[in-house]
Amino acid sequence: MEKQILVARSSIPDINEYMAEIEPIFESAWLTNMGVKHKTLEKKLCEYCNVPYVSLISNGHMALELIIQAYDLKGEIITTPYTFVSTTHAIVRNGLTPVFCDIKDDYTIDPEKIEALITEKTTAIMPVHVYGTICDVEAIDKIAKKYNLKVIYDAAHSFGETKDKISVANFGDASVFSFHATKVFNTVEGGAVVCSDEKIWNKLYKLKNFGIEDEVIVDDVGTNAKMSEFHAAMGLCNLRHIDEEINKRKILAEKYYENLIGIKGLKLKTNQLNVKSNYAYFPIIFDENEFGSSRDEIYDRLKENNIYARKYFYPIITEFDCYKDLYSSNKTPIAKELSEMVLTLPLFSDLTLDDVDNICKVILKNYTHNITMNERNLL
Ligand code: T4K
Repeated sequence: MEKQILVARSSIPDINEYMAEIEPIFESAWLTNMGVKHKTLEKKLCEYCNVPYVSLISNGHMALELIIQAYDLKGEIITTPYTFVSTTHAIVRNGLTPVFCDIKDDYTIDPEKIEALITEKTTAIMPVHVYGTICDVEAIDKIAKKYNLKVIYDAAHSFGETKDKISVANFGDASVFSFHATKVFNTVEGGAVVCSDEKIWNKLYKLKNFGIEDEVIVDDVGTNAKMSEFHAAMGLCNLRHIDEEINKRKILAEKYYENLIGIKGLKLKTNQLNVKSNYAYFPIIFDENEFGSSRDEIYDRLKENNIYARKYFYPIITEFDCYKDLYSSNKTPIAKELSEMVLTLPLFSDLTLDDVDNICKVILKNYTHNITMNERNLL
């Protein structure tokens, strides 16, 4: 294929819409430090997610770091090894110890395995709504209440989702979004903490601005994690189009389902009951024995065709050089196994239905048995 297709492509507004949004920034010369655009975006995100407090942060990773600091957590945090490395780094960079819990076959933390990992040092659980699959929030909540633990969701992948019509931002004590360029909703770089406690919002306000209380008082060891006015302006533009963005992704994801569902050896992400998905990622599990080709073979074949799928999330965190001597991946066998079989296919709003068909054709090229209707249409 001549056209290069990457796993993601940023959604950007019309340039004139952005120019109009940033014009007042040029007039005021107020470029950062919680200016008008920053305040407006926080307000609009509160409305969109139906939550009391949103604190905008320079990126999703710093949002994770700062919410751990804001709650003054110590000791151990139970989390998942099947995630982007940021989740774990945020815990470790705060001087805490991550304790890894295995996942279910929907990629999210297995609540049934959490209790056995709780010690007297455990202070929180940090689950991840991986690919936008919402964790078993009720079961996690029950455990957290029983042991008096905080729950901080890494909701980097799940902006715009609802469960039983409630925004995903409402679960746990706090949720962290990433608004990185590759996300369903982006501010170029950016992120946010959503919480229901005004004290925590105030603390974050200070922590992201060096711990400054006022001109002469600095009473926290904060950092610089502010979102600039230009980033917030991008967010204001993109937020106007978020429903359209999710709908375009939905149409493409449905095309993937239509082409690939029922193929022996392929396991697609399941649609969750009563969940409005944001279609952030399209992961597939390749069972080499049944499908005939391994995940790595498909990855290479797609690449030969100029299609750059990604092995999110391979390897699992406990196999990275900086963690592998401290942990054993055998303790989280499901996470390890899925990471070796998963491939995340291109999914972004500028992708076309023809692109999806072509990607599926490459995947199904050598597949010979159990040909389904959908597959027959493609060959
Ligand atoms: N928690 C979780 C669960 C996360 O997944 C992430 C981030 C975080 C926390 C931390 O949030 P942030 O601090 O990032 O806000 C990408 C993203 O950079 C990262 O945000 C994301 N997760 C992760 C899953 O994916 P890479 O290293 O794979 O990015 P890269 O540069 O290889 O880009 C991937 C593809 O995206 C490219 O092939 C093309 C496309 N792309 C990339 C860029 C930079 C664009 O279309 N536009 C762009 O500007 O990490």
